Parts: sequence; structure tokens; C-alpha cells
Amino acid sequence: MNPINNSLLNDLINKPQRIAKLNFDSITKILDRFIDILKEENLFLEFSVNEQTEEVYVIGDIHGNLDTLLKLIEIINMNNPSLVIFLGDIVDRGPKQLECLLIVLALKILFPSKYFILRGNHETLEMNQYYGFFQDFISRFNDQSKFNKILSVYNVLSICALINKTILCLHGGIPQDIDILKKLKGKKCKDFSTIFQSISQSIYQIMWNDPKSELKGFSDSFRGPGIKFFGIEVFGKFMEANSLKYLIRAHECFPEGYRWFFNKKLLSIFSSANYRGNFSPNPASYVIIKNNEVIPKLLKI
Ligand SMILES: [Mn+2]
Repeated sequence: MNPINNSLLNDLINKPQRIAKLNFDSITKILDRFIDILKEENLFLEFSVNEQTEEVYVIGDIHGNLDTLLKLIEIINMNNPSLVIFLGDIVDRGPKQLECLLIVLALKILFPSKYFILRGNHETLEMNQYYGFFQDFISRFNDQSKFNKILSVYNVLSICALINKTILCLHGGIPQDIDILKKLKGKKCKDFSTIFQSISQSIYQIMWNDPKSELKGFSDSFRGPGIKFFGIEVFGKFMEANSLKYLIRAHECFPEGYRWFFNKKLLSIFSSANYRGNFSPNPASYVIIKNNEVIPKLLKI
């Protein structure tokens, strides 16, 4: 099987309507290329950027919203940041899930040192079976076993990213284990399954936990067993113990587009506009990191 060529990938980004016509073999080639690149990357990504001259863009949940994703890519291409970090939840719920996933994977294949994708709580079989991506995929390719290739993609995604040692990016929130970053440090994406066995609870909490303003410690979340809300005191302790200045996370949709927590040390973003439909509108948001500061942005459509 010939590897996928870059001009085809560019074509898919520029003309996403072609994605619906791809056969499973072509999709497999894209997924395999992506997995090959990701294998050698770290579960805990650490970046140093020049704080004055370089910008980092951070993107929240996409959830199949192709219109928002294409608009974001347009802005990225215009401003040319050094790094773009997706915080996960690319699929489920929205109308163009496969399109969004393949476009994000294609960007990574084309520009591997610029684009990075973290794992969200929807990058799992259980969530995809419940919220639509699994059914969407099976209705296209008529074979449940073909979805295993998608799961292999999920299992090589990174868990969190650190910019200039001070700004941590992840999908949900801090876990109860204050030493989790030390445990993830230096670990390769290809070893995820082994690592997951020993720290599954913490990885699960990184993808699922939520901040709560009026809270001090951890409390049980409505989202499910083992999942927590975290308050200002445990957040402060985690940040101090790991010498962090800011946390950027996604996972929750707010009508105002983004929301600050905990004395503006935690920023929550969401990058799918009008996620609950036009009767409950929300603008999409994203983040620009410059001068080691976190600048929330709203997407104007
Ligand atoms: Mn989520």
C-alpha cells in the first residue's frame, strides 16, 4: 500500500467535502501515517518558545463543527503561530465529525512540529458509541472492526502539554495526584497502554475533571464515578507544587465563549460555536499565548 501523499492531504483540508468520498483504505493510510508520527512523541509534551517573538494557539472542543474548525485554520494560516495545540474532543455530537478528525490529523502529518493534539474524554470507544461518532463511522464503512483503527489513533494521543515550564494545557482538569506530571514526564505515546494501567485514574481525571468556583477541595462530579470537581485550594496547591502560572483547559461550553476561574489562573475555552444549537448560542473561543501570558479570544463568525 502506497503511503498517502501530501498533496492529497492538502486537498482534503481545502475541500473537506471530498472526505465523505474517501474509501476505508485511503482513511487507513492517513490514520497509519499519523500513528507513525505520534509513536515517538511524548505523552507529556514540553515546549520552549521565544516569549516575545513566538505565539502559541490553543484550541478547545471541536465536536464535529467543521465551520468553526475551518475558520480557526484560516486565522492560524493568517497569523502563523509557532505551535497549535488542540485540547481534544474533535469528534461526537456535531454534523461533520470524520471531516474534523481527518483535517486535524492531516494538519499534524503535514506540519508535525507545529500541530499537537491532546486526548479528550470523547477520544474513547464508549463515548463514541453513546454520542454518535461510532454509528456515523459504521454507517459509512459497514464493519465494526474497522473502528479499531480509530481507537489506535486515540491510544497514541498526548495527555497534556507545557509551554515554557509555566503554562499547562489539558482537556479537563487537574487530577487528585499532585505528582502526575513527574510520572508522565519522558513517557512515549507508544507506551500509553502500559502506562495507563498504573495511572489510569489520574489520566481519566485529566480528561474529565471540572473546576468549580465556590469549592475549595475536590468533590464528586455528576459526570461519573471517579470524576471530580476541583476547587481553588487544591488547584493552588497543584499549581505551586508544579511551578505553574496558568492552566488552559476545555471540556465545558459557556454561553459567553470562555470563562476564567481561580483569580484568572485557569482559563476554560470551547471551540465549537453554537454547540447546543441556535436557541442557546455560544461563540467559539481559543487562546493565544504570547509573552508567557494567556489571551482568550472569541471567534467572530
Ligand atoms: Mn470533553
